[in-house]
Amino acid sequence: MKIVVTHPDREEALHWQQALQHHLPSSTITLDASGSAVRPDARIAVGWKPPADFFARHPALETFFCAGAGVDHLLQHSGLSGSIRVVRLEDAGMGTLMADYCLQALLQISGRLQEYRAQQAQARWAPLAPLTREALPVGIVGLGVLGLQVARRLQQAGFTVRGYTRSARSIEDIEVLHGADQWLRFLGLTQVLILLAPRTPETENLMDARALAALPRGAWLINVARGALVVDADLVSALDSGHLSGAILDVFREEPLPVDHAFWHHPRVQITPHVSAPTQVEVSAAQVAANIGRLMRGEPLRGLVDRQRGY
Ligand code: OXD
Repeated sequence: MKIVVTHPDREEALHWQQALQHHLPSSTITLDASGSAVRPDARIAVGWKPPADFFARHPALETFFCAGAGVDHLLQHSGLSGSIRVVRLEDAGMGTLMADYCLQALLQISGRLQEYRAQQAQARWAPLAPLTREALPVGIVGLGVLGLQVARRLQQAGFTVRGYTRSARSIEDIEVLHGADQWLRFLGLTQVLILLAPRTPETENLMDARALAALPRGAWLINVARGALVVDADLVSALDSGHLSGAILDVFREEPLPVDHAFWHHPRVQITPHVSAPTQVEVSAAQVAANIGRLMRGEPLRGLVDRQRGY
């Protein structure tokens, strides 16, 4: 089996190559390099953010295994033909990390650390009562593999968690609202909103001025999905007016976040550089190798993306 690995970070590409080779010893696994010769032999690609000429140089590709959970960048690639199967990672160790990130964000909010940072800047000593779990009902947009793990961890930590999904779902112990008519009601019940939905034409600009206004006064936004789900200027206005207490953002429309972006110095914004759930190469390569085995045996693939739906 001929497999090509593509990744903008050469170290990551090498790591993937070695890890895949370990699981698929009889396969030929090569590293792609932008601008290199046309390779008519690889039918499988594994990677992240392939270069613009990637698909033109690999005309025989049938399946692309994405080295991440989100496939939006891949589906937007102008070279990706409709006939190529796209497969995404499912959990592969990311759920635990995502749940850690969201729990620590919730604990910062309940512990009022943002206010203490502001006090520290003024050398001010003023104890505040912590916010109770009851005061912080959590709403998660997107209850996929990662969203559900975040929900369960927050529940274990004593938070009330509701979910919002595209279509109706029934999940034990979680109230799930769905559809356009329940959207504003869901927001109105949410004091800490966590975005965990994929980026699709439907979710782009989801959190605009109207949606932000539907959150209760003093609410928080945590975005660990994609920056494009939020209208940046509307978020800044909601924070400036005090309607929102704060935003904890791991993802941005443009990454790295441009140095002159208003988020960087906003006192109510906390930024991390897209690190909430980095791909765990060893676990992920094992998952991809198992899926390649299924592909060879003609069995259904796990994590196969519905190109129409966008995830
Ligand atoms: C992913 C990501 O989609 O890291 O996995 O953003």
